[in-house]
Amino acid sequence: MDYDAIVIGAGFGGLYALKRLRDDLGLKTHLYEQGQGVGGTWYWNKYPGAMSDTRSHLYCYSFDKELLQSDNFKHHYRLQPEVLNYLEGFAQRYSLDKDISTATEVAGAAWDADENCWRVTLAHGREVTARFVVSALGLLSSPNIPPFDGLETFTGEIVHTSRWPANTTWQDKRVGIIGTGSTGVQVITAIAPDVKHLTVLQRSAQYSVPSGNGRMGEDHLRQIKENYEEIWAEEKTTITVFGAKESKISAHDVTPEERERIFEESWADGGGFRFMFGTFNDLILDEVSNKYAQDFIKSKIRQVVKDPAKAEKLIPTDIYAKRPLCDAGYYQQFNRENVDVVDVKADPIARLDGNSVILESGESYELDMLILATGFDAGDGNYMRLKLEGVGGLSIQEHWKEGARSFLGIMNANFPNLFMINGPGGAFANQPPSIELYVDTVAELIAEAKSRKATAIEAKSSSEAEWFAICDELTDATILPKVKSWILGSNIPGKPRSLNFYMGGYSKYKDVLDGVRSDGYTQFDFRS
Ligand code: FAD
Ligand code: NA7
Repeated sequence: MDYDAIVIGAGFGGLYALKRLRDDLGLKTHLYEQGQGVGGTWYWNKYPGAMSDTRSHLYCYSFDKELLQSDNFKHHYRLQPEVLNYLEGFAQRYSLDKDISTATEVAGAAWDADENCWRVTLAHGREVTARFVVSALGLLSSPNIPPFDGLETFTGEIVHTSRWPANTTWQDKRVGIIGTGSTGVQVITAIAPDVKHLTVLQRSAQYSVPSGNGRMGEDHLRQIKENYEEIWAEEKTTITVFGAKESKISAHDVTPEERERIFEESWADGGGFRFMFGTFNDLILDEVSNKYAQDFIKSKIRQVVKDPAKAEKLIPTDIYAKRPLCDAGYYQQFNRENVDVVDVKADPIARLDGNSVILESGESYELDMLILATGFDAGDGNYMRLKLEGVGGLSIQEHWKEGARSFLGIMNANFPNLFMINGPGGAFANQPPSIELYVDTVAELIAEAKSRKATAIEAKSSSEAEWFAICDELTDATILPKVKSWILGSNIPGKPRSLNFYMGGYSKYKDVLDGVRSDGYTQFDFRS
């Protein structure tokens, strides 16, 4: 066998998996990454304005005390170059590079039941074998490029935000952008002052609150560093670990004046997750509470955007139940004369022709550059591109034909020794600490298999079914299914409901893992 373990993907998940398996378990481990460098999300998403919206001091690995102390982030929220720098530094710190092949795409993997190993095929044709595979292919990694008629022959520049080429310029150009999710909001805010003209082709208006980002004061940074242990310990008892003190009260528990005050305070403080989870505890559970938040944000949009016609187009018609957004002055950009918003729900995009976007009404917009901020085929997107075959040649596409599922977001029945990081049904929470939980669990499971002298470990079908019944039930107790978004895979036309998350969040998910451990891993089969 070539390796004990192969890791796929060099984002937060893959890098930590390589470190844990190689350095802590002593496994001969190699990582393959299709990009030219490490960093995953933060290697690919180099569009203007790209940033994390988890608080900087929590958007990092929590396990390494020394690294926490030497990590000198400059803003409340890390900008894309800062996260990339952090992850490149992490790879160097643990000499991970020597066991990483970049620019190497994995095309597929097949389970060899005779040898109890995976035969992994690289895109250039070579086969490598390993007892274990850890697939850290990313949650938001496979770009969604809608098949607009005329896309291939568009004569202007065209770029998807997650494939932003270096040296791309937008200054003094006529730019069009499709997409007003988290990414679109960040790009629009960043480029609006410099473009000649910006046409925002908006299908669904979204709710966004101020990010409150800014330079981090020296004292604040020192205070965080001095109290890191307490901060992480406290955060790990929360649902989201996003640095938002989660509210314990319903929006129904207070007077209208007090509700307004709480929303107002959060608006001034900033942060999308803070607004959604820090104001009241039932904004995603109760439609009336949700409506209070909708109305508050709508009133802010009307206050900020001076042109009433533009403001009305920017007012969302959906409920407030997509991933919460925040921005560095998004709505303000629409007060610029060079920025227009076009409602492409009322008048959909018919085709691209030459360097123009043509709507069904025949209205056309001539552009130098078209930005696709159209998001991702989240969760299973990268898996669906793979020729991944488990026991008896079962393909992952067949296994997931009614929607992606797994046990704990980590393992599938019929795919022994294949561990996912961020698979369907993982914790709905800040990613780096959640990723640490997945990777640590994978390391534990491998160690457990070793101690039982087992060469194969697999989640039972019943474990997968029971976990997904829980995920379904928790999701359906929220109002999230009432909107189309990547959280349930409903942003992709025709995609079956795919639950990317266990809505119990981080702390409950951690409790579940503790239970799995103390029960002696009875949800898994171990075989020699
Ligand atoms: P990724 O970082 O996506 O890495 C996956 C890697 O796998 C990629 O490099 C990809 O090239 C590689 N890969 C995939 N398929 C193959 C293959 N077949 N062969 C070889 N390599 C392959 N999360 C938060 O918690 N807070 C935030 O504030 C936040 N902000 C975000 C902002 C943006 C713009 C985006 C896109 C995402 C954000 N996220 C945020 C989510 C973010 O994706 C995670 O936080 C985290 O970076 C995921 O790490 P990962 O290792 O699981 O996946
Ligand atoms: P999102 O949140 O999925 O947003 C994608 C945007 O693109 C959204 O506004 C979509 O409108 C729009 N879109 C997608 N397809 C089309 C077509 N065919 N026509 C018009 N408009 C379209 O992706 P993001 O990249 O912004 O954010 C993803 C996550 O990455 C984010 O949550 C962070 O966690 C980081 P729609 O709303 O579907 O009408």
